[in-house]
Amino acid sequence: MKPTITAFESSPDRGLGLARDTRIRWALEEVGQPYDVRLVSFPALKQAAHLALNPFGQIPTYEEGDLVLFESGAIVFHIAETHEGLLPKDPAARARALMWMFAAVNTMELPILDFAYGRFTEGKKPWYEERVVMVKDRIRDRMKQLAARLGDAQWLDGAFSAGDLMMVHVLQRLKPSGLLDEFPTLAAYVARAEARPAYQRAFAAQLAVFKAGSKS
Ligand code: GTB
Repeated sequence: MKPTITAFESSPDRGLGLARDTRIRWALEEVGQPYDVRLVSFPALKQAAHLALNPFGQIPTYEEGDLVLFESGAIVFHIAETHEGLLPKDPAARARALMWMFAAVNTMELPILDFAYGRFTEGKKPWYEERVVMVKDRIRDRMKQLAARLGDAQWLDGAFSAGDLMMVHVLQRLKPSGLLDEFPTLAAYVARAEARPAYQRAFAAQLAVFKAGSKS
């Protein structure tokens, strides 16, 4: 059954692909599953129809028949579990791919979001500049550790998996700040993932939404 996902009608990232619908589009492209997209405005996110899909009033959501999911990690995991191509068959390797998915959203994404949202929520506080230095250093610590583990491997654990997909999308959030480029190993890892045809299609699809919205 063809799933429907939700995405911003007008993404605040201006088509950079940083909103979390891009993860879902990318996973669907990797496994060759066609999908529909329902665009949602910011006010509509907080209205009953959308809250019935996601109680937190956010995108992305995923509908497939009677199944309704929110949380990008859970959605990518569902896609990976129900299609070939994003999770290894070997149970131990599969468990490790899942571990990397959690590492992406729990260990890496937390300080990255602290940094990304801090400018908007705390940017005018007198202590902001001092705090952001510490937040950036926490991110650098994690990047150093991740780069050391990746070494000169192409992907985190053997073949490209849902773990890499989630990790790369989390790391992309650091591109505008220049933090990603401080770690050439990780910048190359992200570039390698972005060169995948499935990523290119997902990126183009979300960019098309932004371009269409900015014309109207
Ligand atoms: N944990 C949830 C998940 O992984 O699905 C988090 C979902 C989430 O944060 N959704 C955001 C949302 O709907 C959009 S992606 N926000 C609206 C709201 O909370 O009212 C986050 C995002 C937003 C903007 C940028 N950007 O401009 O660069 C990047 C990412």
